Amino acid sequence: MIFQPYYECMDPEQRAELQVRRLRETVARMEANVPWYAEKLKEKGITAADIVSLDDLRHLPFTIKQDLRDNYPFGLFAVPPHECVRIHASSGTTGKPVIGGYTREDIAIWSDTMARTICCGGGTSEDVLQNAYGYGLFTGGLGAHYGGERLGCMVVPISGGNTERQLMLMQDLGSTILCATPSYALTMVDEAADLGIDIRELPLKAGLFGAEPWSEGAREAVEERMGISAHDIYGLTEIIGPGVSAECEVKGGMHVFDDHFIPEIIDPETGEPMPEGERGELVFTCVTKRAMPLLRFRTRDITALHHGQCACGRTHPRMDRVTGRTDDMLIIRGVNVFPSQIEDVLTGIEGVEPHYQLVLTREGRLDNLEIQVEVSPGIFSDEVRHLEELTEKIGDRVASALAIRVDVKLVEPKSIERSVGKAKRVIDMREEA
Ligand code: DLL
Repeated sequence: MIFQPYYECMDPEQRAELQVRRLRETVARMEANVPWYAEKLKEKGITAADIVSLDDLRHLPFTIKQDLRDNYPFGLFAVPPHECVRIHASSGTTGKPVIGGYTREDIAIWSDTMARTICCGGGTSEDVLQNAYGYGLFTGGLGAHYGGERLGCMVVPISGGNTERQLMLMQDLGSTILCATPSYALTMVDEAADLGIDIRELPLKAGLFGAEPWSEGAREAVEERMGISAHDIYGLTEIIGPGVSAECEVKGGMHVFDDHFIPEIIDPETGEPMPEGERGELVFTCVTKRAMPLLRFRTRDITALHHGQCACGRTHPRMDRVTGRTDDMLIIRGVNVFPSQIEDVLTGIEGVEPHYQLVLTREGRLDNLEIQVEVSPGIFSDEVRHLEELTEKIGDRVASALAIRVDVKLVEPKSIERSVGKAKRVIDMREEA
């Protein structure tokens, strides 16, 4: 089912007209209400009236995360803060968080785009949606909650954690859709195995997984072990939360709901637009948001965009899986590596579990990467020779996929800390060395 076929299957030319009109209105509101943007637009010598086609996007100023910090908390709001009915914030570990504000209309838009997301995953009003995204300042919990209610699902607002209880309710209520980070979904799989519960035999049919990078290998693992169809969903606090893009049953990329959020791909070095289909930094412009619309927000997420109609009927552009953020990229002896590339290699090797951590250290002036990865229970008790062979195999596969030599350490099943929300994959000990 397509939640809003009028917008989701719109003729792209007609949608472009809608986008330009909405963009012009948004820029006009910013000129009038956000002094910081008014100044930036003036510097660029562009006014709302100059915007006549989508090509004019490239004349607009960029916004970066630091701009949100500099204007903390309400400096980029386009409405008086008291017109907001909700605040969320992103999960930065240090310093001030990044705040997103929502008017009542923004919450309605977000509920729609999350209802679209759930429909992309095969959801209908008949579904029981177990929402294991964290509730609170994080956008995952309330985002999926409002989307589920908008669609008419029975929402189970369990939040993240307390895995045994999750599994009990999943069985008792007959949950059909699970919303969680992919790493937490894998945690649930493990715990279910310990408790002798076979999720494949339960009514669960789909998972809406996002908020962190994950690989095709992790998808296969979770689909296999839960007996479900696993869908990648994407979003970020600055833009609205989850509900920016989502994968339909075709799984040929995530449909970007670009009647609200216009995507671009730029070269992260030069800021210039990239040709269709090439990977670069994803940038979003909000054209319907009231409280905090951003112009050309640089997400730092690396992906590519594809245009053209999908077999599902939607005409939104599709974005590839996000392999990582420009600031997550590790540079190991001159080679650029994203943690998700290592996950890709690991999940393709038998006897290895999708639970791993990357430990970075510095020896002299050289960075060193050690992959700590759990082996499957049967294998850990195996002969030493087998474990050595496995270690070597992982090292070789990584070397041939990424052209770097790394240290590999096999660790006992369940020794890597399990995630409830976003997994922490990289332990960087370089500062302390
Ligand atoms: O993670 C919103 C969200 C909640 C998305 C639930 C999907 C599901 P933030 O905490 O602001 O918001 O983090 C946003 O997380 O810029 C990406 O780097 C990363 N991210 C989000 N979804 C995906 C995904 C939420 N599907 C940041 N694949 C983004 C890879 C993702 N990375």
